[in-house]
Amino acid sequence: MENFGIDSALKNLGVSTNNNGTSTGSKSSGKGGELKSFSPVNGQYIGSVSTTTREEYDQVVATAQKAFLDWREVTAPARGEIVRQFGEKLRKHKADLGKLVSYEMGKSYQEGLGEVQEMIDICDFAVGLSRQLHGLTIKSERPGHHMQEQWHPLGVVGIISAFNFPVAVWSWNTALAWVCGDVCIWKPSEKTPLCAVACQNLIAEVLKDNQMPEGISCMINGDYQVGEYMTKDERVPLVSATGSIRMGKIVGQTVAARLGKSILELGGNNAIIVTPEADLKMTIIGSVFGAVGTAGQRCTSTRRLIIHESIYDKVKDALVNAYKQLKIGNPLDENNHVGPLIDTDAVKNYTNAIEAVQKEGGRILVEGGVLQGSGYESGCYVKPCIVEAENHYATVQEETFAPILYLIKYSGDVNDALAIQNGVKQGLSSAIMTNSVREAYQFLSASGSDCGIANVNIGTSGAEIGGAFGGEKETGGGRESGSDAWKGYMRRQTNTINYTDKLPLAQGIKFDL
Ligand code: UN1
Repeated sequence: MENFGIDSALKNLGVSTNNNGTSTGSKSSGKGGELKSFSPVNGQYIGSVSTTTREEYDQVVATAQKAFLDWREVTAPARGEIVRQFGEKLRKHKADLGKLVSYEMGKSYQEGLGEVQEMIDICDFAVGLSRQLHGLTIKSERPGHHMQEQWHPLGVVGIISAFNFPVAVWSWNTALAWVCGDVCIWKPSEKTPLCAVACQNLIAEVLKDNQMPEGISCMINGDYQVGEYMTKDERVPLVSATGSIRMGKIVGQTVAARLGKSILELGGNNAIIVTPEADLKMTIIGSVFGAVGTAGQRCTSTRRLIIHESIYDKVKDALVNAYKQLKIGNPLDENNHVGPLIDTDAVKNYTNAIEAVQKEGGRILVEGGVLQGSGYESGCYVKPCIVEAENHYATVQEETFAPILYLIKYSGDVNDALAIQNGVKQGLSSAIMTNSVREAYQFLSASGSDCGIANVNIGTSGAEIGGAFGGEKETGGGRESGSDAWKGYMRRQTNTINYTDKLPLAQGIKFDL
């Protein structure tokens, strides 16, 4: 099989076949064992990282805590300068890192590049932010008093990221946390550890060039137990976790048990409502990209299409036709639209879901299946599938991280479609396709979509970094990336300053001695 330059990308990023998975504070003791990474593209072994022992973890936290004492004294714009340099590094290594993301995770090379672009964008955003960590001034009820609100860094921030965005989601968290004055410990997905090693190498160079302590950016590797070291650790005031609802419930409860803070960005069950007023061409492009892009492995992937009965057959036929054009294969080959799923467990979840939904009454419109033969040796390539279904089916209510699209018919008006859309436990992303101002604004109103992301005339996936990213209900309620998500990485302090020689009390209380 063609190599597509992956060897030189690994070399340029300093990723070898045996990597230290615990950066900062220690050289790996080798006692923790090893995590092997295989490419879903061709099933080949790429390399390994050592996993982090409890002892190594404690060293990492101590190093991070020490680095925090220096880092919080660096002015915010100077911290922004470090992030700017990291963004420059990413620009330089965009092709290499994009390729590694594609090879280790399985998304198309174009999407791998897009993911690195998101990293660059959030760095730019964070640089600007470093001069805008604004507080407030507040009018006091007492004469000669001044009130203000300011923001301080929290300390050590734990970041748990998922395989599907192995580098971008870390950067959304870490770039903001850094300019806020926090230091970070990253536990990447066990399925994509080498992408993390590459990122860690790049930031380590920047920190070294600037004589900054390495502990500003730390990495640990391993299974849920290593994650648990952080979630249970009161030295880590904030844990930001991206992944499944199952994982998020455990993380959220563990962190809450010690009254720590968490930012949770969990599963979605994203729908596009297609009304009689929709532009059909835009609907098809938006839906197909949303459903099959990243092989349906985005938390914003389109899972459900809620289509008005008057246009249902037209939309269905156009979709079935569009799916016929899809090319499935090596994601590094630009001619392909759909790459592999992350691993064979994911393939099993996909086949189980298709089986289960049929038992519940689902009707297959575009048949799925696992591909075999030349080019598909990894066993991770599946056919994007379309199923006619009803919203209440247990399978439809769940997020299956695979390219399965459910078509659901609605009658009545946009409120009937909204009831179906909101009738799931998750609340991440949503969209409406319509040229009607009335329908669009009803969808965006308080009685409209209950999701953290609600789009008009674009699909559910592919959010820009400038907006706050996250969702409601079982999606976890956290917000990352743009807008004022930075506030989640800082502690708020209210100050009252008396510049008189009197001591009046608030609420008019008298207390004379
Ligand atoms: C995710 O799938 O975890 O909106 C994040 C999008 C991307 C991010 C997805 N910008 O599709």
